[in-house]
Amino acid sequence: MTSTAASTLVIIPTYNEIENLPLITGRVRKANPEVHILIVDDNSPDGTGQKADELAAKDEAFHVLHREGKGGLLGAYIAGFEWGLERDYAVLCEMDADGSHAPEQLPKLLAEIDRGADLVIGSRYIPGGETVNWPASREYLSRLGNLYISAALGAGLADMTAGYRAFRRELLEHLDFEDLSRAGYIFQVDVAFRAVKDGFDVREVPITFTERELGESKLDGSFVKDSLLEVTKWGVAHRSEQAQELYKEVSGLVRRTVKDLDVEERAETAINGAKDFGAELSKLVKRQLKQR
Ligand SMILES: Nc1nc2c(ncn2[C@@H]2O[C@H](COP(=O)(O)OP(=O)(O)OP(=O)(O)O)[C@@H](O)[C@H]2O)c(=O)[nH]1
Ligand SMILES: [Mg+2]
Repeated sequence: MTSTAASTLVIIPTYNEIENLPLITGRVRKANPEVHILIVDDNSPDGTGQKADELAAKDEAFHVLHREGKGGLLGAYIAGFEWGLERDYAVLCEMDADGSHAPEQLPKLLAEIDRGADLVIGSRYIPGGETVNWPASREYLSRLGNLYISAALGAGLADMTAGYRAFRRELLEHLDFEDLSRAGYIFQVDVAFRAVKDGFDVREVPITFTERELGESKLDGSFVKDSLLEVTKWGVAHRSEQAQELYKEVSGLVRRTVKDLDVEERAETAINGAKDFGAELSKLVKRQLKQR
């Protein structure tokens, strides 16, 4: 166990995760006995918050923050970060409750913080990283999205949408939470991009991301398009000269992916998502370029 683990807070946002809660916190405890846990529950109708209180009553390194109602993942993380920054944690981590982020891999993230990183991202898309039990359509969209984001922003990161992360407190203190983008889950990209731009040391370590087995997803279909359009705006603003070239690359990529997926049984979502995205992106990039 590293010295970092002793001053580490793992923030786990929950909304209707009553089955997953004891499993995930048990695994965190077992694999990382020194870290503290903070559950941020948004008044889950299934009683996750009360269950968390019961677990916290037996464990002094287990904390619970109750919020009034479902306020989204970014809001839950901001509340969790603020809670942790008011105390003396040196490292604050993000982890999903549904088992997608393996607590057994947390030491890998923390080891990179020990080696000097300010932000460590558990990446699916660097060598050694993988996704398990994701439908082909979802993996295509995620990979395509990340290829696009990486090309658009030029931040040198392969998985900027990933939500398994460790932050050194100084980076969180530097960020203006109120200023972060709220479209979809795009705040994850926004945070990583700001960190890179502002000169922080951002690294990726490979992880195995496993699709949830229990409980329901809170993800809604529009997030892909919303998120990528948002990134396009930043990318165009940031790297205007390359935008035209980039648009060509991306539309080619979308066309190739759609072609590949045509034969896939579960690909309908991906095809529609990619088409929508391609069309919106095309309009947006053209508009942006015209304004210059
Ligand atoms: N507190 C809080 N937690 C949330 C909210 N929305 C999602 N979460 C939690 O955030 C984590 C990620 O949400 P998921 O529904 O798993 O979203 P996802 O991982 O993108 O989607 P899946 O692939 O279906 O798992 C889980 O631990 C959720 O319980 C929210 O509004 N408030
Ligand atoms: Mg999930």
